[in-house]
Order: sequence, then C-alpha cells, then structure tokens
Amino acid sequence: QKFDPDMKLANPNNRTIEVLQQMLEYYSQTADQWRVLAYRKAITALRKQPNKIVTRAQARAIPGVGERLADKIEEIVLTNRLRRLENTNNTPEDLIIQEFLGVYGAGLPQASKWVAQGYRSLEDLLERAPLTKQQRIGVERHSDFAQRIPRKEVEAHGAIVRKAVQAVDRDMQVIIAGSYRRGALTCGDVDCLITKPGASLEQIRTMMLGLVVPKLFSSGFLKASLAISSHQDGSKWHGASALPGTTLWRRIDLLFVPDAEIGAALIYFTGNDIFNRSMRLLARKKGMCLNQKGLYTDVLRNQQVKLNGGRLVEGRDERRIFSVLGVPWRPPEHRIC
Ligand code: DCP
Ligand code: MG
Ligand code: MN
Repeated sequence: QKFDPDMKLANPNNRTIEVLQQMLEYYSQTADQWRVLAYRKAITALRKQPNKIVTRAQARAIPGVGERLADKIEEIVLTNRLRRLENTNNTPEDLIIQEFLGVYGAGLPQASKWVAQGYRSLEDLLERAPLTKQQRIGVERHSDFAQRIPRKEVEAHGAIVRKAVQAVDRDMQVIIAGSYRRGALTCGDVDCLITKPGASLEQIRTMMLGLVVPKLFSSGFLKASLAISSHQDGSKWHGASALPGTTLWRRIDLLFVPDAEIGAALIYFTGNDIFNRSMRLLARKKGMCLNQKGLYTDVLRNQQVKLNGGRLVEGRDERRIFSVLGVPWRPPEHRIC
C-alpha cells in the first residue's frame, strides 16, 4: 500500500502515525530490524483504521499491534508526543552516532566505536581518525550519498552502464531493480542487475570486473569502489558513479546474476525488504526455501535448522516462483509492505 499524502490529511490517526514514523526512522538507523518491522506493521495497520485509536485496549485489538506498541499509541494520543523519542535524541552521543551511521559501510559497531574513541563530527573523522580508503570516501561523500536520486537520473546511470556492458557483449542485459523497479519517484541508490541468457556467474563476473568496470572507471563515470565480493561466488560490486558534467556522486550497485537465477534475483533485489521477508516466511511455512538464487522444495528442517538445501524448483522465472508459492502475481509497484 503506497503512502498517499491526501490520505494523510484524512486519516484520524495521522499524528500517531507521524510520531511512530519518527521512532521507525530512529530504529532503522540502529540496525534494530525487529523493532523496525514491528513499527512498520503497526503504521500500516493504523493507516487502515477508519476511526481514531485512543486507548491501549483499542490499539491492542488491531492485528499487528503488540502490547508495548499499544502503550506507546496511548501515550502519543494522551500527550501528543512520545517520551522515548525525546530520550533517544537526548544525549549528544546519540546524535553523533546517528550522523556516523549515515557514512556508507558504517554500522552501529563502527559508529559507536568512533564515538567511544572521542570523534565528535565528520570533520573529526576526516582529520584525525585512521580510516580505510572506503570509509574515507563514505565520510567525504556523506552529503552526496544522503541525497535521494530522482528517477530520471537513476535511468541515466543505468543507461550508461547498459551501453558499456553491451559494447562488450551485445547479449548482456542490465535491469534496474530496487526501489526504481517498484516505481519510486526517488531512490537511495542505483541497483543494476547484470545478466545474460545462458551465462554463468563466472562468465558475467569475469566480463564485468575484467572489462566493464575498468572501462567505466577510465571514462570517468565510476568514481570509487566501496565493496566488492571477492570470494569465489562473489556477485556484487558496490561503488559510486557520477553523470558526465556533474560533481554529485551517487551510490551504485552492480549485481551479477547468472541466467538460471534471474527470477529469484529479480524478486530479491526488487524488494522491498519487508515484502521479501514475508515471501521467505511463506516459503518456509510450505516446507520450501526462497533465497536470491531460487525457490527450493523438500527442504528438511529439524527445529528451524536446515538439514539439506532441498531441490531447486524455479530460479529463472519470476512469475513461476509466485505461482509455485501460491501467491497471486504482484507487480513490483505493489511490493511495498
Ligand atoms: N534487500 C533485502 N534485505 C536487505 C537489503 C536489501 O531484502 N537487508 C533487498 C530488498 C531491496 C533490494 O535488496 O529492495 C535493494 O536494496 P536497497 O538497499 O538498494 O533498497 P531499495 O532499492 O529498496 O531502496 P533505496 O531506494 O533506499 O535504495
Ligand atoms: Mg536501492
Ligand atoms: Mn542497493
């Protein structure tokens, strides 16, 4: 269900949702994925309520709202605010950690470590902290990477990658996935799936890392590499790119996908992450396993622990993965949970 600004005005739980949204944003910066999930569920559920939810009991009666969240909803309605929210932003350390979490590649452990070591600002990090090459880029380009990318610009980045890819091999394909494929008007990064009919991962990776990526660096489009999976079945290159004549760096992910896995990869990299989670959960309930490589059946589990990987049912055909799971086809624009 997409967020509709007109709905926001009409929704009687507008203010509550707004405060919960702020909490969600806070938790999504602390890598507390369970809380993020709980808040997202509660917000989605509240949006569907025709009446204003005022008491803890009313909130508790909504599916998807647990006890602790019900308490918070009541507190928001009564006080028009949430104490916890003020506490979370209270200490200066918290604010600094939040700023540091915006650095590409820095998770909570790294961000807290920097604070514990006495660094107080991005300038501090740049001047005094021992940074890896990638961390330095993350800090220097912090404000670039924080900016959303308009859809048209995502397309332009994709087109440059496609041109370079197809100059090497006419049959290679570039599909822009992620929030772009879900129809978002602005995106956090550019997610490019690189594939080719009949090709293996090895073939695609060799072509990309050996020819295309170096070429895109020398043409000046690629600016920096931030993460490359170097292990044997490594399948990604994360970095930064800029359109010709511009100075703004964007985050770009190149994801190498063998033909046999393109359907499962399309599902995984289209997301969103919550939609993925519910698809994986559904697969598990049916004794199957869904990951970014395929849908597997006859997976033997003993108390949650996977005993064997199962048998591949489908990896290539996105629609067929939906139908084997018994899920009616959902176009990417509707995969927002
Ligand atoms: N993904 C996932 N779980 C994660 C990270 C990613 O399932 N922990 C999947 C779902 C995402 C997709 O990969 O939709 C792409 O990841 P991004 O981080 O690029 O997220 P989006 O493209 O969805 O959003 P944004 O516009 O912020 O890039
Ligand atoms: Mg993305
Ligand atoms: Mn991405």
